[in-house]
Amino acid sequence: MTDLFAAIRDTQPPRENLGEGAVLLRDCVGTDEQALLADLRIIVKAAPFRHLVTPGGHTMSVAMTNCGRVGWVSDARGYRYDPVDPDSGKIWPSMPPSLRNLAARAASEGGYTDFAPDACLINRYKPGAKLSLHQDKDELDLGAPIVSVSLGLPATFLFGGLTRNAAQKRYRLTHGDVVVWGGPSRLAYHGVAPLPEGEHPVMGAQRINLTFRKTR
Ligand code: MD6
Ligand code: FE
Repeated sequence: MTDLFAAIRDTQPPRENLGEGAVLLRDCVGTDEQALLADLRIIVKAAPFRHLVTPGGHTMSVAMTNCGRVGWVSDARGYRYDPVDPDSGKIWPSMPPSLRNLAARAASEGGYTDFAPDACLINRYKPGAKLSLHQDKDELDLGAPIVSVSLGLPATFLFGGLTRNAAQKRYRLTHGDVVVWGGPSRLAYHGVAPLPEGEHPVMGAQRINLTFRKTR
């Protein structure tokens, strides 16, 4: 299985432009992986994954948690960045250097220097989970990019345009891939197709996605 994933990865170009200001960096996590996974386990213990409810009353199939100064939450009142985890009443776990430094390095490889995220949304997809087409527009600083790290099972990422009905391109995101996007693409519609069944040699039957944001 490991060899199959490696074989697929080796046929990919190291970087691919998704749109103006948006680039896909293949296998960008590299040797940061062990420290990253160890720190993720600590975060998830302190702030477990949960299925948020949208303002429309729909329970999301993706389970979420956060680290950093603020975390992204959704409930009947709407979407917002909140310093407090509503499940525990405590502040979110801080963003460890392993995560922060990976985000800054990827941003810089993507052409954005001095990226200083204050929030990291952590998404967990089990087979069947999906993320409907959306824009990320709850951040006050739309000048900063978002850095998105994929771990575990491969997923199909849908990348559209600035309107909901613009044509979408599909990209296969695999373990260790990073997408950096900002500039003219910052408000592009995007989503994730339902995750196929599978077993990843490191992560098991799931995909984890980290999105680093500068919210203010
Ligand atoms: C995901 N990602 O890949 C979901 N948003 O699981 C996102 O929604 C996303 O990858 C903004 C910027 C990059 C992303
Ligand atoms: Fe998003």
